[in-house]
Amino acid sequence: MIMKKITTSLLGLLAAGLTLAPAHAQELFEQQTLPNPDNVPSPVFPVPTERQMAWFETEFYGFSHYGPNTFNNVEWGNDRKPNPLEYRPETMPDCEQWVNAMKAAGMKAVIVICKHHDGFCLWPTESTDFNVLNSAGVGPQVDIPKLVSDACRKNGMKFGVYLSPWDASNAAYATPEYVQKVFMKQITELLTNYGDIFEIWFDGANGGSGYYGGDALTTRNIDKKSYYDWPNTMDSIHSLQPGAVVWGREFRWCGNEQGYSGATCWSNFDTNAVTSEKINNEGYEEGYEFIPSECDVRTSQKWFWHADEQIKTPEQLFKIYLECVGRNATLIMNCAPNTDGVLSDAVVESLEGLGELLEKRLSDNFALQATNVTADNVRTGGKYEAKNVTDGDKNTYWATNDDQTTGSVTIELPEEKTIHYVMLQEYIRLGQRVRSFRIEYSQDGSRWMQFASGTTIGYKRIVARANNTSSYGTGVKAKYIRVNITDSRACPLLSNIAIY
Ligand code: FUL
Repeated sequence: MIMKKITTSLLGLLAAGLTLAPAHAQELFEQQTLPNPDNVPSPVFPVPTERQMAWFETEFYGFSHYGPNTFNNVEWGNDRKPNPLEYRPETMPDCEQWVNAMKAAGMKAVIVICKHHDGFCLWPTESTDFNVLNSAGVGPQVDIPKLVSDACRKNGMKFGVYLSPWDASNAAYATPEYVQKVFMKQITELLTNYGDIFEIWFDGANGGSGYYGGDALTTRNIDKKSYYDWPNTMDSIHSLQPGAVVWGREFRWCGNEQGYSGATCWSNFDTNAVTSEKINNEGYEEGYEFIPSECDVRTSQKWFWHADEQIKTPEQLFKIYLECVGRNATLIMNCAPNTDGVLSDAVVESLEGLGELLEKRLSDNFALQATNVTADNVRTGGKYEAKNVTDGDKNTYWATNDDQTTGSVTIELPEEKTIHYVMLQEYIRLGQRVRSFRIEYSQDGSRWMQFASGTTIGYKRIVARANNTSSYGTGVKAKYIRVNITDSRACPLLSNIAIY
């Protein structure tokens, strides 16, 4: 009875509301619909920011762990009384050699360690005495971020900084004073004095223990989420460096240090949810934030230089490239300078070898010579033709109509080629969409064989024959390549297909 009364009065109110609504309400609503003469697809959220796009396009960059640990044969240096004299370069580090070797590998930027967990600052800072000015040898003259940023600019590379939030030697660490007076000061100095920064790396490691000005190995735990006041810290960073993406906030750690991203890899993520190695590696489709993945990996077994290091071969590094850059993640590859302030010959040779493999295997794109590119569905609006995937322009794309979440593009080459890899890119400015795809090849355009199949694409996916990233193999002979999008969150948008 009561229920009926409520329902009746609700209906009454609704009717009254409808009567009271202005007669032109419908008209107003229609006027507010934006015109879309080109039939541009609606975004599928989340979508990247401009600085995330610029970061994604950097793709592959170097990391260089150098500092007191280099001279002390350790990795963290949190177990000793802080002593700046333990940093003792005898000759000026040759940072241009680092940058050139990384460039030869195909890297487009360098991120340099400015302060690792031990708390030693590799630049003359006002934030602590534990810095180069009080070091030994030529140390007081060595401003690492300056040397590396100068070398980067000279050689057309972007530059970024690593600053460990965890500071094992600062007496104020774990109190608000450390964040406000030390950490923020260090961020400000690094983002003010060394030109444009494309990325700032904040390590998630927090051993909790350290010397802390007298209390060796005392554990001081902090709540990493609230302690660093990330929302305000992010604002400060972006006001100093609008182009700098922030570690853990605008891109995520891929969940391992072995150099692979998930074969399924969404840029969609949720920084507030509980994460796991698998979620970091794969992201997840329903995540409401655009936080793509970065894979950090070493050319040796450790982050800092050690006399007994073994350097990975160019083939091993190439496989890592395929499983990171080729799986919708960026790749940051560590190359550790030694006590002479240079990358060893072994590192330089492996980096050159990698650069040669990338040049030989992934630079001659046969699709740019395509004689015909067709699709089974082309979005109306006149701008979304299939040939956009081979025009070499990242801003044009093939799209289907809104009622299609599948579709195929066929590329015909002028002649038969031996094919090892197919590279796919989604137009991710409008969101990552594709859930699954299948690639086929043919010699005559009528008999088709499977090249490989996969799940996500994202910013970039490099697909090896049968997904075999371990061996270059003999390839397949094909005059035609067909890319079938077999499932997508909304109409698929492909900006680029390359054939190698
Ligand atoms: C880790 C650190 O603990 C390592 O020393 C290194 O800096 C690596 C990049 O991140 O979490």
